[in-house]
Amino acid sequence: MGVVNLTPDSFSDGGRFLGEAEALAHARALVDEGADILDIGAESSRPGAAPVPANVQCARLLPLLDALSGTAVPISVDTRDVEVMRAALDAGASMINDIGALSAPGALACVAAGEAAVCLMHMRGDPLTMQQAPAYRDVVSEVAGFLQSRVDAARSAGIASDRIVVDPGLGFGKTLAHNVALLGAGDRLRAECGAPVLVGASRKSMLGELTGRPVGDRLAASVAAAIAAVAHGAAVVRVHDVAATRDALRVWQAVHGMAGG
Ligand code: HH2
Repeated sequence: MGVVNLTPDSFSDGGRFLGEAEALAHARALVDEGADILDIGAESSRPGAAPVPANVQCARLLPLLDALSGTAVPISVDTRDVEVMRAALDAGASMINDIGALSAPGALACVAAGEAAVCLMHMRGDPLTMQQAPAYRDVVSEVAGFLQSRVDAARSAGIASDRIVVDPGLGFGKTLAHNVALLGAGDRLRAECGAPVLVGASRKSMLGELTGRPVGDRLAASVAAAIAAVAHGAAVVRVHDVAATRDALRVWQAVHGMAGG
């Protein structure tokens, strides 16, 4: 899954793809690099970020969705706002990626009304407050339990199981130790939630903590994190650097296949 951020303030690429032409060129480049899904977002969810009004998100998203209609890969829209979900689905989005796991009033019904897929992500609190001393008794159990309850809620609302993926939400109300534990917990999350697992570690501060490198210099760490996620059961990795991640996954998969894994 290749990331397209239509934001002025995303933590790694804020402001680079705000213009319609830049965004479209970037989206097409990610498809050429081998992205299987594009994830388009118009609201940063970095720690401390404030919500972006629905009309502003729509003004950023809808022209790109229109320009991308007919693209060979499915388009996911990253939003927790029901009004934006509805507009994105009407404009042809194939997936809603919700860092709030469809917890906003009306979100379950909005997605259930169509055929689109959904990513249900775990977050502790909200982006404004989530990194204020996050604590868990057992982070993997608690995240698995939460995701399982959201999968149950989605199914009860009428969203079929084969439309649902789950995501432990690396960096969303977690310390480095929590993030590392969750990066290696894909197999368990998949088994306990009964849904494929999506993992987004690309360029995140956990990688800065592990390597000492600034956000613009985390390519190697991001690729390693993607391989680690897939090796531990992730079905989808959400990344900014599609070409490098694809190359690394091809090599890993060849060896993994030879080894009979
Ligand atoms: N991470 C970010 C945003 N959306 N969605 C899912 N499902 N999983 C993630 O890990 C995830 C996500 C943060 O990354 P980015 O979009 O690059 O930054 P920003 O939120 O600052 O726009």
